[in-house]
Amino acid sequence: MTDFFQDQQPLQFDPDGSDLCFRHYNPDEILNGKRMEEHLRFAVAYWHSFAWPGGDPFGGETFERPWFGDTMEHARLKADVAFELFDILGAPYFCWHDADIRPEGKTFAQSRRNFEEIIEYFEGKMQGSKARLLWGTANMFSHRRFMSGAATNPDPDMFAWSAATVKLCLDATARLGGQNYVLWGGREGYETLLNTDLKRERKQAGRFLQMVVDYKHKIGFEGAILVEPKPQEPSKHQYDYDVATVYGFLKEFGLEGEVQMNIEQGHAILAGHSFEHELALASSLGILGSIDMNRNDYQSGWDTDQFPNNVPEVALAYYEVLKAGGFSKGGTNFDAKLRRQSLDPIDLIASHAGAMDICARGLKAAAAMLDDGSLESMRNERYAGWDLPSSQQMLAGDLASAAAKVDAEGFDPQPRSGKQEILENIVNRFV
Ligand code: XUL
Ligand code: CO
Repeated sequence: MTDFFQDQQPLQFDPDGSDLCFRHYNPDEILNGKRMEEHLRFAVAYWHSFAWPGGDPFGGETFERPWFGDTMEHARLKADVAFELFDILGAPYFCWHDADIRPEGKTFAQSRRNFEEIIEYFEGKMQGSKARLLWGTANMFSHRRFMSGAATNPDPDMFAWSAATVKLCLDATARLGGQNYVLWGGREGYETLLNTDLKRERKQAGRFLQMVVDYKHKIGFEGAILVEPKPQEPSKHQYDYDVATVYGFLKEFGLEGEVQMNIEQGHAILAGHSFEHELALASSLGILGSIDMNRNDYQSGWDTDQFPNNVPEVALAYYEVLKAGGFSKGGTNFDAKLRRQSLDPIDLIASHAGAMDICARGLKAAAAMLDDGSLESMRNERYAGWDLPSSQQMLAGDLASAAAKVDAEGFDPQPRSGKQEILENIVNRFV
C-alpha cells in the first residue's frame, strides 16, 4: 500500500450517503436483465489520471505527484497508486498508452525493456485486483519524432518505428487479456497542403491499418481493433474526422468487417455532431465498439477532456448504446482529466465517483425510456408507411415505377408534425 490515498476505503453504494460514496452507481442493480456494472464497463484512463502534470498553454505542471520522474521505480509507484484508485472505485477496467506507463529509454530497445517490465508488473497487480484491461494503445503523438505523423509520415523510417510501436503495444494488450486495441491518429493528418501529399498519406494510413488487422489475426488476439475519430487537434485536419469519414476509409481499404469505433463525446462535438449522432451512425453501420465519456467546455470550443456532468446528455448517449444491444467488448472510458487546480488525491477519487454516478443516472434514464417505449413507438409510427408491402415494392423497383404511383393512386402527400417538443417533453420525464 502507498500512502497516497491515505487508507481511503473502497466506495460503497449508499443512496443517502453524505460523504464519498456512489448515490446512483449500484454495480449489482439489474437493468434490462444485466448488472449495471456490466452495462457501463467503466475504465480509468492512465494518461490523464496518473501521467498528466496539469499544464495548459500558459503554464506548466501544477500536480506534484510522488511518481513523476523517469525511473522504473517511479513507474512502479505510479502503477501501485493507479491500482489503489481502481480498487477504491471498484473500476472493472483501465486503459493505457505505452508512454503513460513506462519511462522513455534512450533507444527503442530500452523503451521496450521498460515497457515489458511494467506490463509484467501489471500482470502481478491484476492478480490482486478485479481491474482488467479495457484497451491498450500507443502514444504516437507526444514525442517530437511523431510531429509529422506516425504511419502517414513522409519518412518511411517513421512508418517502421510506428509499426514496431503498435506491434509492441498490441502484443502487451493481448498478454494482459485486453478487450480491445485502440488507434487514435493524433498526428495522422496535416497542417498545410503546401507540404503534404494527402493521397499518399491516406494510402499509408490504410495500409498500416491493414497490417495491424493482419497482425491481430496472426497472434490470435481476440479483442476488437477500434479507431477513435477526431476532426482536428493536434493536427489542423485529421484523416479520421468522424464516424462517417472513418467508415468510408474502412470501406476503401476493405476493413469494414474488421475495425470498429471508439467514439468520444468531446470529439463528436468538435466534429459538429452530437454524441448520440455519432453513436447512432456507428450502430447503424455495425461498427459501434466503445466510448470515451468525456466532454469539452461548451464556451471554449477546445478539447478540454472534462468528466461528464450532464445527465440528459449522457442519457441520450446510453439510449443509443442500449438500442444497439449494449457493449460487448467495449465500455465507458473516462478519457478525462482533472482541472489543473484540483490538486488533492481526493479530487482524483471524487471526479471518477461523480462521473460514474452521472453515467449511472443516464443509464437508468435510458433504460426507463426504452422500457416505456413511447419514443420508439412514436418514431415507428412516423415511418409506418414504409412497413406497407407497396412501399417496399417501390424501394425494390425503379424511378419510373415509383413516379407512376403518383398518377395511378392520385395522392397528394400532406405534411405531418415531427412532434419534436412532445418528444423532448417525454425525455424530460426521465432525466
Ligand atoms: C485524444 C484522445 C486520446 C485517445 C487515445 O483526444 O482522445 O486520449 O483516446 O489515444
Ligand atoms: Co479519447
